[in-house]
Amino acid sequence: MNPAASGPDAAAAPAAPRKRVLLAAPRGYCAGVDRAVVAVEKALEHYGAPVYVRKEIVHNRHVVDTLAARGAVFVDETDAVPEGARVVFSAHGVSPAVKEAAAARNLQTIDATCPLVTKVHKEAVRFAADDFDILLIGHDGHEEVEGTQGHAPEHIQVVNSPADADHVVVRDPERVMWISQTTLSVDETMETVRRLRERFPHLQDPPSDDICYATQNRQVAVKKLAPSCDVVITVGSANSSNSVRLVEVALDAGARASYRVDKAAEIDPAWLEGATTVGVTSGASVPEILVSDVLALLAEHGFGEVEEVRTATEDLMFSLPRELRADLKAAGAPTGRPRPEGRRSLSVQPV
Ligand code: 10G
Ligand code: SF4
Repeated sequence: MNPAASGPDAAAAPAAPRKRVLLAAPRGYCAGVDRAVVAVEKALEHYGAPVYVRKEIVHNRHVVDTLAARGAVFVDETDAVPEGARVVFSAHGVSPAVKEAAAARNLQTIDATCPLVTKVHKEAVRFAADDFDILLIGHDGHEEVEGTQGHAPEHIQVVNSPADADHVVVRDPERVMWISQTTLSVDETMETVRRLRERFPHLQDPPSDDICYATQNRQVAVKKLAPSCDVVITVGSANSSNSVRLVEVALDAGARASYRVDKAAEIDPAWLEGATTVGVTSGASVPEILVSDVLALLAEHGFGEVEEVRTATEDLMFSLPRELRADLKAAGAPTGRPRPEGRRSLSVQPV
């Protein structure tokens, strides 16, 4: 027996602080990402490599590297795809001009645009036909914003931030509506809308929420755990809009510190010094394997206790892109797959 453990001093020794992880749920893959990634996987299986993909299929380094290792070739524009070859359009969506350029090169296209982005495209087309000025709240240069703007370029102007709202000029303040990128901060977007409406009281809302269910759910979950956290770690790539928003939302909601990492190896042990509660979440384009790696690393630093903080359950699933489904069906190949919640990692091994 250790005498120090049984003497009077043992009773007086302070208990070690309880270290724990609060794990956000929902997190990770959304229905649109699952559909797009599976579309590239199935295209590779069915047609064989190479399968060209315009832009990153989703904004995640690990996903892109893994698919590239299997034969996907990522290009910036369709003019880099050989005449007549097959190309997949990313989940973020494309403008009609991109589809026209692909048709001009006789490319065989698989459109993996998320149906919830297509819904925003349709809103833009409809309100442009009614000659509205459309204020697209979103980030200039982001592929989704380029794709949406390209559906009605004469009618759409991009509003990047609440401050931007003060500089918008419209033709007729009575015929103005707003739409948005699907992956924005809900709170910041509502602030932009508030400022726009101060200037344009007749501003019309989109027919339904443009910020999608997955973006909203991930923000609600991180908001719930953030006030209890010394540090929140969001797994996601730097160009992933929704992942970067989670970092900001965690900080706004009361986390004492908030960081983004692509993978566990990027965690700086100094972030954990003196911390007792670490929050973990991941963006909509992030396979669960990357979160598991983060949890394993945190366990090595004493954060082995993991408590899930769930604020919603998701079971939405989209069928594969029409063109791919038709080819799979004609070949007698399966077109189904497990639900995203049960399929949070790529079916291929990490590279
Ligand atoms: O958050 P963004 O839009 O940058 O994309 P992501 O690939 O990181 O996550 C999935 C979201 C989309 C495909 C945009 S609808
Ligand atoms: Fe679709 Fe939303 Fe996922 Fe974008 S974030 S792919 S809109 S479900």
